[in-house]
Amino acid sequence: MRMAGEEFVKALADLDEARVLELTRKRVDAKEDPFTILDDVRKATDIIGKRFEEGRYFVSDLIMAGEILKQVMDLLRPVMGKKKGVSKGKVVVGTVEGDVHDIGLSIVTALLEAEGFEVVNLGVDQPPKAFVEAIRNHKPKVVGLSGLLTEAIESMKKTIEEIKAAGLRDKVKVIIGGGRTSEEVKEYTGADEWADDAAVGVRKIKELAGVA
Ligand code: B12
Repeated sequence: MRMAGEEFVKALADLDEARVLELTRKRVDAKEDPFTILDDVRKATDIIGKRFEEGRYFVSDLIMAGEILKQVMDLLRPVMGKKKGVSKGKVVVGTVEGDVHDIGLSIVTALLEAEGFEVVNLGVDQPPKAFVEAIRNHKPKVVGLSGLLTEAIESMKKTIEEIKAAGLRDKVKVIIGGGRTSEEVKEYTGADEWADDAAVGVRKIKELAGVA
């Protein structure tokens, strides 16, 4: 089974679309844990990011990676399941202003729905006021701000400041997520929690929502 994993990481890092999709289908059919596949997605995107930083990959390659990742997610989402029964509560998520990365957020959304949360996903490049309005309209227990760019940190800070200015900060817990988040960034932005991994993020959201 690990062989399939290594081959998958290599094919995704090399942007070999046909092979990646073939291997994903095989792994899904073999009932492999989607989290293991997600771990491999992470390994491959780290390699893609490194190649981009080294000038071996270009923006066109990042776009290609995005296209492939979306299709991988379309294959994984149905096997992540959905819990029936009582809702665990509402969560509003979105990618902050200036950032259009949304593949990680779609994973988080799917996992939260699988856990029984009602998720309102605002989409990408969302200004602070979009989060403020969504909190007013949907009254979520938790708000999740996603961002992968270094610049996203400022947008997260601004968003949390506007939530505070609107008098809503004590009504919701805020978690920030994405590759640039850390304990330090959490403190800087004024968030309650952070996660650079979907599984950890979902666990923390359950704790914040009081349903862990
Ligand atoms: C695919 C990709 C793109 C695609 C995105 C397509 C899409 N629809 O999302 C496109 C082509 C649009 C793109 C554009 C750009 N990108 Co880009 N991109 C990537 C790449 C290769 C993969 C990202 C990805 O989808 N990963 C897979 C998912 C599953 O992982 P994830 O996003 O990290 O999400 C996980 C966790 O972070 C967490 N999580 C994420 N959000 C949240 C939210 C919550 C609430 C929680 C709890 C958890 C959580 O859970 C997820 C699952 O485990 C990364 C490389 C990398 N190492 O991240 C670069 C990367 C993020 N991009 C980068 C750059 C520089 C850019 C561009 C500026 C390039 C350019 N010159 O135009 C533009 C910026 C556009 C913009 N304004 O946002 C840099 C950012 C560097 C930085 N420090 O700022 C990276 C790191 C590459 C690099 N190493 O240089 N990119």
